[in-house]
Amino acid sequence: MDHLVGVAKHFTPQGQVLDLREYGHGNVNDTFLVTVKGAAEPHFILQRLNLHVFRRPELVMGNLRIVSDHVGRRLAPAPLSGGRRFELPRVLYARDGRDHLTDPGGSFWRALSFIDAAETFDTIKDPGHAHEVGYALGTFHNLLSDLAPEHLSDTLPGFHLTPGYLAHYDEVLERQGARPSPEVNYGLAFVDARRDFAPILEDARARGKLRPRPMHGDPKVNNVMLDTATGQAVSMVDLDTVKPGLVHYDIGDCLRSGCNPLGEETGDWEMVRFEPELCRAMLTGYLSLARDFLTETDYAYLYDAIRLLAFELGLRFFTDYLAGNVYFKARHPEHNLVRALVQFKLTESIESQATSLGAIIRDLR
Ligand code: GN1
Ligand code: MG
Repeated sequence: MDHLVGVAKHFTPQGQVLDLREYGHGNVNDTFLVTVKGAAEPHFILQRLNLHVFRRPELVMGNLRIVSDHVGRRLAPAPLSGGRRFELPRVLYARDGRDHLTDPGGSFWRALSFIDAAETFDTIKDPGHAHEVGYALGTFHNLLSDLAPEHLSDTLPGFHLTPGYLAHYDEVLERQGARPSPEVNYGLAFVDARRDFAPILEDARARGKLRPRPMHGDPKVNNVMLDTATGQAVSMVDLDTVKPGLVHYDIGDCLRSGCNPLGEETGDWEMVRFEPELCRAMLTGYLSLARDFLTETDYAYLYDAIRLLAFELGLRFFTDYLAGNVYFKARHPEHNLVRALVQFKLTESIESQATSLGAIIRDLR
């Protein structure tokens, strides 16, 4: 703890650290909320980046700066309609003027502004909440729709490339095998039955049907902050995965996260389902801003994106379970297996509603 307070002090030129506590439920980085006395802003976020995942942290910081500068420039002359506030976390500088601190143990620390009077939830409460989450992602994409993706670095090569995750899964199976159990057998058969589906978005990109744009990379429900008084979306946080990609990854990820009322951490995996009314609400919020830049072909791949991102996250969790929990933090040895089963059940539920989800998308476009 003393060490953490020491690190936090580097990012507080004035003021005294009053409190420091773990914050959020990130699966990759370590996040803390710091309270300071005598500074202009009473709270800030302190994070230790996971260097096994983010191997070039300086590029992550670079993308963060480009995106927040761009959004700042867009919002200054033209705030959102209806007088809504919307902001992204800002990078805070250390006493030596740098945007991070490397401690003697080699950990990479950085600080971000805290979005005040706002909160996040791990699951969607109701269709109004779903609408706001979609609205936040639409706002984010809209504000970046005039930023050429080439300005952003590829901080995570292979991120969201489903064929690559499948190849990695095959390697892990080949190397380590899988200890059979009914759940593991279900997972193995589940993945096998969807091999041909895995490259759907990457094939479309290779054929020029979908084009890269700036993407958030991780727009799950608890990365959208809502104003505590009005419930309106006021920020998208967790910008480490921002890089050039397909907006379809974001749309699919946002929907797989938001339309699963039990949430991705439920132990009740057999009960998981994809809720179409939440999907309608979320897409309505999203499209109110995204209609401006989505093309005909973009719409044609929306259903596949929803199905693929649920499958892909299941595949990533399942692979990590088989590999011995080396990527996602796990609270117990079966944690990543259960997380995988949740996403597989969600994928099945999406597949069983293919026709009606297609109709919702057609309705809204
Ligand atoms: C990871 O660390 P966190 O919770 O922000 C992961 C995402 C997954 C998510 C699932 C860099 O995000 O891709 O969708 O877990 N981030 C990375 O909860 O792999
Ligand atoms: Mg994240």
